[in-house]
Amino acid sequence: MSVMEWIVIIGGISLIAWINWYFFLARQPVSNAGIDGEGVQEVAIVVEGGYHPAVVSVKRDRPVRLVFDRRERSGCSEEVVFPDFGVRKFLPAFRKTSIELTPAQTGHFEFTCGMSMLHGRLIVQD
Ligand SMILES: [Cu+2]
Repeated sequence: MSVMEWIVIIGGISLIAWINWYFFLARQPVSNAGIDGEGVQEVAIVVEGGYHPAVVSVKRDRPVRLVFDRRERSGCSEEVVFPDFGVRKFLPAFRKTSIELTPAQTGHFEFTCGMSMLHGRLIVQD
């Protein structure tokens, strides 16, 4: 193979490695919920091209308040869905919208936009 072909192959492999790192590791900081005066676990999630943070860790059997702060008009993010909790909520642009739920089971629960393009995860622990 020519030097040029090697460069293309090595460049391609590096790019794939970087994409994997970026999407699966770097973009998934876990945020632990803070607890307010009433014992509600509250987390603020910025909605802008995705969910930030996308992974939220909470405790089981305690009320959770997720405050979605939507900072864009993109139609993609106008709804958020928690299929395991039967929740589907409209998020007005440039507003904060709270979703309250009390997880009764431990596990990982996905949440998505209405079209299932944006993804986040609620981790419920004991
Ligand atoms: Cu979408």
